[in-house]
Amino acid sequence: MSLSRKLVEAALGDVKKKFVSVVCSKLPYDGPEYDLVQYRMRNLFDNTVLGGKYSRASLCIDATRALQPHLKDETEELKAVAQAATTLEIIQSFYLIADDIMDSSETRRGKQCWYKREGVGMSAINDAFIMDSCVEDILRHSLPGHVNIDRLCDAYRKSKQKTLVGQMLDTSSAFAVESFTWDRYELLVENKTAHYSIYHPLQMALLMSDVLAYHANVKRVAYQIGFLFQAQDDFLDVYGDPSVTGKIGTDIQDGKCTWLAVRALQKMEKADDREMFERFKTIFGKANPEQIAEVKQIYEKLGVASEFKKFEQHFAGEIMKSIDDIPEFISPIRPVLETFTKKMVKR
Ligand code: GPP
Ligand code: MG
Ligand code: MG
Ligand code: MG
Repeated sequence: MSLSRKLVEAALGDVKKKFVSVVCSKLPYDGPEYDLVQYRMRNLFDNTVLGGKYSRASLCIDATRALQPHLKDETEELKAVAQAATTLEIIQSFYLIADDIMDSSETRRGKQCWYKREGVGMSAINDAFIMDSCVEDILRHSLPGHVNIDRLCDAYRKSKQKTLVGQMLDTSSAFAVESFTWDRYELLVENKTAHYSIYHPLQMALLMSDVLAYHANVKRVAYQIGFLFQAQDDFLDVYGDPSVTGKIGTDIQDGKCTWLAVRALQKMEKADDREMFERFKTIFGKANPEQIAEVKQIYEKLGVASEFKKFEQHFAGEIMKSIDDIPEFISPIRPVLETFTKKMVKR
């Protein structure tokens, strides 16, 4: 297991305690509600934060250690960094709980989605808000008196705002097949995925390392990596094995603007195939299994899956080139991003 993953797993214990104590601090210690809420919050944390890949928190820790090589294992300073980085996993749970409701998903990480569990239902919406509301407390608790603590909190607020706009584009793009262009896709992916998944963890690493200068190159690379990440997620939604991805795809019936849909539409337009386009427009975004199968047949006919594999290889190469453009004085993050990208391509 990588060192960053070990650090995240160790930090999760402390972060969970802090999370539960922030929520329970609103209740009288000797009242009956205290135990009830404490139980519920531990359960929420165990079932929605634990068990993921922790790729965001690990990326943040790896980048921080690259920028501050003096941070040795088992020091309090590194533990603090790991705890702060672990807020990224709480943020991820906050988004996934809400996203699964909006996407009408069934499973997540191989289990029923949180909102689908008995006794949870729509109270999952409140659980998601609770997770969000604790992030700043955990950050401030993990890094007391850090020179950039206010900047770290502000970075989260801005990242969240951007992600929410991205999610709005994602949900309101649904069904409007005519609006599916590469420009729309790029914009929605930058907002809904790339910023919070890749840029924000790096931004946290830079702030925790007191690197304040703005780096357009870092953002550019982060958005490229995020683009590949979401494009893969879109591919796996249709072609992935649910026993590996832990989730059953919903993009076709949800009518989502995905890499596969945009590429398919682009190919239809190039071939000037009006008939196929009209049929696609009619069947895309319908929950009927026959129509879902027909969309998959159209993808098959157009060869979008093999096109994706070609794109993935090519774009990973482009990312590697952009990584070389990261300025010299923060060059230690280059190998971190290279390793992250290589691992992603293998997934
Ligand atoms: C991934 O979309 C994007 C998110 C999880 C961000 C959600 C943001 C909110 C503000 C709720 P997705 O639906 O493709 O992810 P998945 O395939 O994992 O369901
Ligand atoms: Mg989803
Ligand atoms: Mg979604
Ligand atoms: Mg998806």
